[in-house]
Amino acid sequence: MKAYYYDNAPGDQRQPHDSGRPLSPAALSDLGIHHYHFPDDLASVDRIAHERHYKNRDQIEISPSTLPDYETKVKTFFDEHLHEDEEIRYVMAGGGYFDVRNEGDEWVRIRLEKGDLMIMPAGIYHRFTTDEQNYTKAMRLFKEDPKWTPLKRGTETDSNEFRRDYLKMRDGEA
Ligand code: KMT
Ligand code: NI
Repeated sequence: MKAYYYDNAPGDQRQPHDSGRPLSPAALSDLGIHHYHFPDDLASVDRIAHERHYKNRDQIEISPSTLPDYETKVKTFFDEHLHEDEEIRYVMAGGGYFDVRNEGDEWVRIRLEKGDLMIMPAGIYHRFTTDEQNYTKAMRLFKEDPKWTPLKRGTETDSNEFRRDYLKMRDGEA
């Protein structure tokens, strides 16, 4: 795992876009993001899922040969959105990038590789992309079934109760 500010330069989303400005684990934790590294250790993934009361999971292999309409899907994952539930992503092979919005609405890029597990809070604006290798095998863990849908950022998501709750948690206001 490596976290840094996104450079906002034009060019393919799958390039690193590393501004050269790193972000500390403490800064990520202030955004409500937690990270673990569990290479070849599904038992640890199961333990975290159990402790946090996760009920569902699936596996996805994101690559041109395994995902129909790959290029369109990759662009869709990169649309800024939120989920109304905390979610876990565990990279089993390959790599990819999750971009999340910080307190100043800047993009922070989180590089994930095999063994990286990330817990993302409900209500955080984010997006995902594969890297230039075009291969990410990931486990997606969900607390519940009805809330899997990504909600694209817009005026409706800005007033979404899960978004409001997230901001209260992040900014420490009552
Ligand atoms: C998400 O929440 O944006 C995703 O699950 C993207 C694909 S999983 C690596
Ligand atoms: Ni998402």
